[in-house]
Amino acid sequence: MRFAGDRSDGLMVNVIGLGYIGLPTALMFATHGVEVIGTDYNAELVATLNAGKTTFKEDGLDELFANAVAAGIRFTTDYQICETYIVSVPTPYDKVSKKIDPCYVNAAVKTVMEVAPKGATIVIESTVSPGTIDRFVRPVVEGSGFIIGEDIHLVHAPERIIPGNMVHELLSNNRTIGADDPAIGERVKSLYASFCQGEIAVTDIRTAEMTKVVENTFRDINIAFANELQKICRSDGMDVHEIIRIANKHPRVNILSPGPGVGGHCISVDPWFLVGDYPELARLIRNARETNDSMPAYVLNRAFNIMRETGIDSPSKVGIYGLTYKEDVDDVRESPTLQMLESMERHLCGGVCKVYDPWVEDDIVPNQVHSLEEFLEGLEMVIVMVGHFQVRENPALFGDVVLLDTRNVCGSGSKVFKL
Ligand code: SAJ
Repeated sequence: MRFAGDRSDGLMVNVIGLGYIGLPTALMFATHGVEVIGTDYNAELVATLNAGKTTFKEDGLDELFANAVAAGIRFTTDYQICETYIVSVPTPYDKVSKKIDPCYVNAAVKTVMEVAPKGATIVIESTVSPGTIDRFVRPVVEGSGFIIGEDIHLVHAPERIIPGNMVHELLSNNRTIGADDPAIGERVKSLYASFCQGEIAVTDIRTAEMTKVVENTFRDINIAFANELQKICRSDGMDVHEIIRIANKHPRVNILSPGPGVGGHCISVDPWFLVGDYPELARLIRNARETNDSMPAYVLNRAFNIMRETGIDSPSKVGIYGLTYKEDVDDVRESPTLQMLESMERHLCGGVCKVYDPWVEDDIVPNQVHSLEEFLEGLEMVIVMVGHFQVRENPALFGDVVLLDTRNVCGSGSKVFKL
């Protein structure tokens, strides 16, 4: 359905891609006086939104959604004729070359070009590797017969919000806007300033691309450092959490927490873009990725050792708590638990352990159960892969079983083993 022409002043934003970033961004614009139409090629997702339901769980999202609907936001599978497009589609990487796979961004921009009027601005919000807009997006626009800078303006405004606190961060985070033309950058800055109370830096496109990837890479390296410390401390009987806690009292030290691995569609993906494009230079970055990717197998190995130590003789007596990539979200993409289950398949013990996550309602892995009671029945050991609020508020949640606490959320005791 095309809604263009509904408005007389033509000030409308078409948000392309209504996933984890596109949807809250569209809702935020709509609740701050901008006319928004959200477009997604997934008809089922659009139907769900049009039926008044959100498509994932996030603090404050339902209320924001209701307010945006009241403000007139609309959802459709069609691209609109308007002056500003915001593209927020996934950017996976090729698992072999480690380079970005721009297929979704390319396809979205190509379809935008079929409807965009002259003078329109295309804002890419998706995280992309430095040079992606030059290498892939510009040729798509030019191939459609448009002159960039005259007929079409290109902008990169990478998102920065953290799942679990998206609504608050959309309002308060600082942002980056990269544009060819500073005047267009300023115009897009005013658009985002309709809701964003943070500082908005205007720069060029390549700097904006690189800055975003650098932010996530910095966090990945910090976590890898924590995970490496974890392994060193385990090998020599030291308490990594106590060491990090004290080290972080230093005014210039801020080490993140070790854990069962790094998941999600951002931190576990974006650093690979740099490795793919600069294989000879991005050595530390590759190392950090490999360290973090090694953690699910490390957890499994630790679990086998604890089973031996405590006399637990069968994986069927062991349960896995947590399927999401981190606490208090329902997103399972690249989750350490899924990676560990793959590793278990290779050790021929896949599908044996019960799996439970209070945030995941759909059945996505074998032997998944949907209540804590069913989960705990017959278990002698639980591997805590995610520190959901349910455990943080009640570290005794699992009763008298042996615990492998990969997130340091279960307190201490003779049956609590840390990673
Ligand atoms: N993790 C640890 N130890 C920690 C912190 C995180 O093991 O101390 C793990 C988490 O459990 C999870 C993974 O790392 O598996 C990533 O989680 P996260 O909370 O660090 O980050 P994301 O992926 O949810 O969101 C990140 C954020 N980037 C930064 O903080 C630099 C967010 O601001 C970005 O908008 C988002 O990536 C994105 O979309 O790029």
